[in-house]
Amino acid sequence: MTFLDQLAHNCQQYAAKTAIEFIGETATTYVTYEQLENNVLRAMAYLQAKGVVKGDRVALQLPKCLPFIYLHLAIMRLEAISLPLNPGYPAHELGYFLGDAAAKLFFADAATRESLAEMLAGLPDLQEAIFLDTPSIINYESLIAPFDPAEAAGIPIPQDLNATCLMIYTSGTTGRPKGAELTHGNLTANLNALHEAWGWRDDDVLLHVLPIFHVHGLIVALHGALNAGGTAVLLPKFDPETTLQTLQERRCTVFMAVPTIHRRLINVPHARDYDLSHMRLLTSGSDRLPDDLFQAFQDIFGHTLLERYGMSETSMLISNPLHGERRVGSVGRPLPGVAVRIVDPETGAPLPDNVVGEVQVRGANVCKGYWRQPDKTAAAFTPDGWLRTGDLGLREPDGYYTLKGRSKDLIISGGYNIYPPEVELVLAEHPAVQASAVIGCPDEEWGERVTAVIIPREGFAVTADDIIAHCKTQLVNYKVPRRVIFVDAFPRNALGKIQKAKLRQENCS
Ligand code: MCA
Repeated sequence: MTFLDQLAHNCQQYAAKTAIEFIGETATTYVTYEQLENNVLRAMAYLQAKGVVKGDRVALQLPKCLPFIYLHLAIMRLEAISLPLNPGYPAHELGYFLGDAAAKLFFADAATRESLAEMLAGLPDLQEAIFLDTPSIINYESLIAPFDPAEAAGIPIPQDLNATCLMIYTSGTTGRPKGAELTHGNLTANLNALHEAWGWRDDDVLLHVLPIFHVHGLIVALHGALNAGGTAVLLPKFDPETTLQTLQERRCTVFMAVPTIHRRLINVPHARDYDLSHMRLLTSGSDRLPDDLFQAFQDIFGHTLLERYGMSETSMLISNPLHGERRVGSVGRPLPGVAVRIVDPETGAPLPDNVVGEVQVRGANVCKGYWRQPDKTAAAFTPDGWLRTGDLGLREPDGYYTLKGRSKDLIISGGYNIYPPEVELVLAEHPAVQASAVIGCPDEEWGERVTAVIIPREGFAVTADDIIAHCKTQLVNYKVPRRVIFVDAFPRNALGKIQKAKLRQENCS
């Protein structure tokens, strides 16, 4: 049974039960499983009338809202490909994603209509851009009102496990971002593994505070709850006090977040006074969970965070156990059906326990490759079919894995990945920048903070604010350098390559 089969089954079995509780600014909307199914079918009929067919890419650059969820599920049920995008992408970045994916339809917030008009007009494959008045979503209701769920009720649920249903763009150390193609088989395998490992139940109530355009918020959290027949309580934006209050009032059982969010929760005044005794599972991922935070969280809330490890290309790979030791600093053991090995990054030879090497992974959860990028797909996999994660780690003799940094040049801030070359390319466009190197400086709240080290061009007067303002026009907010440092030269090795480790030592204090 695929994820979409399971969901359709849940919509019958739990028809009257709340699937999604969306806590909007002015009102809370309750969507039962039966209503969810009807809304998805209605959206399918609407998309079909727009000409969406198998394999089409449909991009969703919407804030966290119910139409996003209906459209996303409808796209996948039509055998098309859902392409969720961060609503913060400016036209510059967005144009690349839509062009590369050759998206047929694009849904966005009406507030962006003018700023995107010129870029959208230059996309040859885009058939239509549809703007929704979020958060009121009134025009979405009127768009889909003429369509009858019955029109789509006969459409079979996709059964081709190898067909792509979801594309998530990830960046890399070289070149432009690439679309990781996740299939029905990938989603199903990962949800089954997590269902078993984390003991998802139909009486689970998940509090969902994450963005829904990434694997963490979309697949692991939202799909996870719906797959189990549970209830997902959605907050459109994370706020620490509202989160604790909602966990308490709604007697939530499951919560998933990134370390930055957990850190903000422990810092809420009187955090210990909230009653979270009904909770059974609180997970942490997308970035390393610092030891002090693991301990403080336990002290304050009486719950031991379950740290797990995943990536967009694979969904979840390794997890600490539901029952048993949740080892501080470790991401736990491979999930059911996921094979993990540690190899020498240079030779590819498997390494013994306790020796640091590259983490490689294989399993039904691993994406089939990158959209229209056969060379990058080939480079990402070993000849015998293991995905090179670019993360370094070791295996302990009892099977627990510990991550030990990255072989790739990557910054993680608040759970978002930032590839320095992307920021460096934007900096290079500024006339006053002769050369730049972007690094991540350690930061208690964010994990790392994006820092730009710049050699200014002679004769140009430039300030940090100028550089930041320039980046804001080209990059989504979390990639914008928080700090800009001007230097005369970079430390370089004998081959002339910038020594980023040394640059961090010199500039991160
Ligand atoms: C917001 N800002 C950030 C970040 N988030 N800057 C750097 N890094 C960030 N992560 C900017 C804001 O735009 C704002 O900029 C300023 O920082 C302060 O914003 P604030 O209101 O404090 O931030 P926020 O809106 O509360 O967001 C913080 C957050 C958010 C809730 C921690 O970043 C978040 O939801 N992170 C989760 C990311 C996630 O889901 N990652 C999963 C991908 P300005 O002052 O200029 O306006 S990884 C994944 O999916 C894999 C598979 C996995 O394993 O999970």
